[in-house]
Amino acid sequence: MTELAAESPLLRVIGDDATPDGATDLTDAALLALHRSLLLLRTYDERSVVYHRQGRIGTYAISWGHEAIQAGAVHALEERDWIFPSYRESAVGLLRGIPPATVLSWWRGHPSGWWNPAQYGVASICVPIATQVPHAAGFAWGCRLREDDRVALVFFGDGATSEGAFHEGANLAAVKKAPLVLLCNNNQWAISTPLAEQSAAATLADKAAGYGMPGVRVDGTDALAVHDAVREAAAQARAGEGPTFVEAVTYRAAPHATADDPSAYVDPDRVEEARRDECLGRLEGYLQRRGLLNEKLAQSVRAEALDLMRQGIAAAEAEPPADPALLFEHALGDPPASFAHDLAELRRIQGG
Ligand SMILES: Cc1ncc(C[n+]2csc(CCOP(=O)(O)OP(=O)(O)O)c2C)c(N)n1
Ligand SMILES: [Mg+2]
Repeated sequence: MTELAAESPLLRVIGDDATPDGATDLTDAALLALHRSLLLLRTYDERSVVYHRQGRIGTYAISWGHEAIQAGAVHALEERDWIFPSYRESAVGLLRGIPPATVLSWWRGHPSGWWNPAQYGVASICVPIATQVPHAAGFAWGCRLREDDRVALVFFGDGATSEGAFHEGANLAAVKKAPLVLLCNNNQWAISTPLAEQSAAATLADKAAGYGMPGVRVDGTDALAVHDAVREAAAQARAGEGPTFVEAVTYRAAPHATADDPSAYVDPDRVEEARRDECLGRLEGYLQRRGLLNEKLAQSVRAEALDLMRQGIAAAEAEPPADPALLFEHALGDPPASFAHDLAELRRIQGG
């Protein structure tokens, strides 16, 4: 019988005032590489908010505090495995070598903001909620049919679990024993909709039982715990045992996006608590206790990340403006006459 996740405790490795640190089998080098990735994602996020305020990128979905989920998961996969992000994981491709300029161009709505998923094993960012789940399930099923031992990992939020696309993807993956890791970032908000209005289930991971797959719950601010949970889920998937639902529990400590004002609906004390317990500080505390990280090293990793972002925004801004014809060229095989008029109008605006 599948054990309900509500009956099992949240997985944790990094300790706090009340609990000692748990064990990890990651080498010192692997721990420092994980820290570098968290810091890169944090720097990307903080700079992106600034670039938005300066009018250099469009509306931006903030990922502050979610870096442990993103980096912990990517580090637990093999290079050949594929990642399916939502807008919340826009930067995850940086950990696979996608240049910051490409992702910043995506937020600028520029065609140079797209990449070939096959080059990086990172699918296109999905904005329609949960649509990436069936994409990932299909990809994973395809791998199984071709006896290719790659695994797919799909990121999605708590709100996404209410969508039909989530149900269809999760169900198909379980029935077909597709090698898929379903990684839910339960940040307890879907814009202004709280978790209690999203689902009446005791935990989101309990939904896994209904699909006949294991569900595990992990502390989403603990990069090592996320890493371990995803590595285990990926190993099972690769061994032909099918998908796992991993619920990473956290709390959204920032606005949904730059266009959102959460002061209208969020308890500021709860946000303050989440900001105090955020994931980068927790990992840095752990590494310091192990004698692996000091302020000088952290500073140099941060400076390197800042430099990458500076170069990234400069390269994104150096791109020539996109040709508006791109909007029309591949839209319809038999374009209506109005397209020519609309294109001429766009060219007139761009020229002026
Ligand atoms: C199909 C669809 N419906 C509605 C929206 C509008 N929308 C954008 S973000 C969002 C909340 C999603 O919440 P969650 O899945 O918890 O992800 P989070 O934003 O917290 O990462 C909604 C409803 C959308 N993008 N797509
Ligand atoms: Mg959410």
